[in-house]
Amino acid sequence: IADCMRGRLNASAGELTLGGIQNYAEALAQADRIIIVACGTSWHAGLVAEYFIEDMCRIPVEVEYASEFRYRNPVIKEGDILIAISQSGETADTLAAIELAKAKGAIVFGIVNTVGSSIARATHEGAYLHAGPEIGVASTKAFTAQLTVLIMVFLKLAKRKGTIAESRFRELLIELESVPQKVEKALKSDDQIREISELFKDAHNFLYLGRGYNFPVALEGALKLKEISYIHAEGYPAAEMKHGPIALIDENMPVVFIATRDSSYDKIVSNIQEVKSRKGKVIAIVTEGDVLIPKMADFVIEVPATHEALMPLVSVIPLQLLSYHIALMRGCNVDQPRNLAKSVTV
Ligand code: F1P
Repeated sequence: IADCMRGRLNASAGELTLGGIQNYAEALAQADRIIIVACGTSWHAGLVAEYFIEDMCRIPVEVEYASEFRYRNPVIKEGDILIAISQSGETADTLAAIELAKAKGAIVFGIVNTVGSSIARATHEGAYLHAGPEIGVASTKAFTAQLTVLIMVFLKLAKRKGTIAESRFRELLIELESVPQKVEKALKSDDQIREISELFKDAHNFLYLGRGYNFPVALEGALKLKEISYIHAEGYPAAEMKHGPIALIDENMPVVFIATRDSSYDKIVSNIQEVKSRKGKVIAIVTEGDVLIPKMADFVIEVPATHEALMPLVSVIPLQLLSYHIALMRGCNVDQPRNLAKSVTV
């Protein structure tokens, strides 16, 4: 995160620079909608971006799997803004979605890690992550870096459009600058998460639930577990639980709640109660100092407090560690999971 921010963010001076995207700042400010395309983990970063852009910039956003977008017949107008997110910069579906959008006159930005990659070359402009190479196949730090860059881009846009107050802009910038230390702190739960992993390593299914900004984090937590430990896991908006997944809950179902203190806190507390009353095993990611949820959940993992719009940067860390430890305990190769390729080029 610190590398992503270097040279781009100076919170005390209220400065934020965006590299090449700056050249299209006016087009972005005038956009009446934004389309985001990506695959896998990058798609989850896109979902967080949707919440952030609509919240801060009041521009409607659509987030699509590139693998669907490229094959259906989407409505794309001349001058539409399409943002492609990719760690590798080589994902074939994302590249095809970019070509489709360009052919219809869209302006295409790339949020890409790999300098000089096919996606970076195919887009009109973009911002590199500068996150360094991902060693493992499953994206982890790329997710964090994608969110950081997207937040910086759209915070700047919100200021330009006047959709957030100067004081809120400053508050978010200063908070953003403190996120690297908060991530460091979240990583300190490693030993505790290893102990929890020991108890759940033989589970056959996991459910991940979150609301608001933490909903895409629930999806990402479930994907990480599937990818590297081969345990079936589903991510859901916690409010959707009653529309189906609640039927799955019994004493054998671990349910991971991303339940940090935010505007939907009271609602997620009720969701935890619903799971506990059905004997589900609750592992809750909570904000440091929370006193209510520890009385209800079977296990709690604390993360430092931050603004709810920035929380995915912090709340995803314990979920990545949980997947990592469970995978190691099951004898899985966390860097080279079976059937997965780093760059999905077909
Ligand atoms: C997308 C992705 C990753 C996933 C795995 C396969 O790649 O689905 O999110 O972890 O590596 O590819 P990318 O377009 O972000 O490189």
